[in-house]
Amino acid sequence: MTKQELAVLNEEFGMISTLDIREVSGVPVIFVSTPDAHARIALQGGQVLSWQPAGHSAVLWTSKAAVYQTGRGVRGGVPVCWPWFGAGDEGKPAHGFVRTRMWQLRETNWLGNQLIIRLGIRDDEETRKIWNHSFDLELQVVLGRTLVMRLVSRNTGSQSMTLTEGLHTYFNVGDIANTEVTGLARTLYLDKVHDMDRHIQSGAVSFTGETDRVYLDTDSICVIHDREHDRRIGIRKLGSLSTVIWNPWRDKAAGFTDMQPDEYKQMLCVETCNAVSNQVVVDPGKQHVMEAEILVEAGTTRP
Ligand code: TA6
Repeated sequence: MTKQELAVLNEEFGMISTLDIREVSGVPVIFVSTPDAHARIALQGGQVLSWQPAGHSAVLWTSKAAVYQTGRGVRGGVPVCWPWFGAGDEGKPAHGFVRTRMWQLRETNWLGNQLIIRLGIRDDEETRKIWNHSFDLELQVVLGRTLVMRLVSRNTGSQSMTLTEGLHTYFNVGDIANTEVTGLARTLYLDKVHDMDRHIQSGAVSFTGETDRVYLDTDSICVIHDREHDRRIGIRKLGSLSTVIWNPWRDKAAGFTDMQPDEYKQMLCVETCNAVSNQVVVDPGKQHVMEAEILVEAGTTRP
């Protein structure tokens, strides 16, 4: 992005002492500071990178070894996985193609004491070669005492589109071994670490090794009990029937060039998705909305 283009963006969308757009290693990033929270959002991938509500430590995690590079997603924050979640067909990128593409900034505005930021991406000749549909995908970020992310999939074509999707949220926890997730008890999950074996969750989810699970047919609120930080992080969702829980643990994390060896101890993904059998069909002219709201409370209670 040229300095001129950046200046035009700030002219149109900047908000004095609240919001400006800067380049980080060539990637335009929105920096937000309100009385309720600080946040950063990359235009590339429409990726929320950080959110820190007043009075709390950072809620989202980004790797200290994260790479800010055109065409490469940042390890952390909230990558948008669309129009598929997980491995793509032969030669297609994992988690879809929108997380490495440039999105357009559409709106920055106050709605009462909440700051609304809208970003969007539409199909083009390149995307239609990968996935032959006309679409408008929009992320609406609402920053207040909570973080709301609303992913709106609009079918602007003449054929129904079938998609899976995810807000692949990386959370900052004090120690993964002293962290649990409640809200998924008695829920069916596919264990990606063990050949997609099917299991029913018993009680809270705890972590003693690589964990990669797709919980299906669930619209439950999940709570991360982050005992080291003495806090609870709630994830409320709408329009989502799958929740993915992921921590790579030591060996898999060691294979990531954009993650330091021991960082897996401070991160946990609780992802708001429609995955595997929870796919979504959007008919021509229609839209589908998937929303996640993140909130933080001090103090942890045993689940
Ligand atoms: O959501 C969990 C997962 O699908 C894992 O299997 C792992 O692949 C992770 O996403 C990260 O994927 P990425 O392509 O961002 O390295």
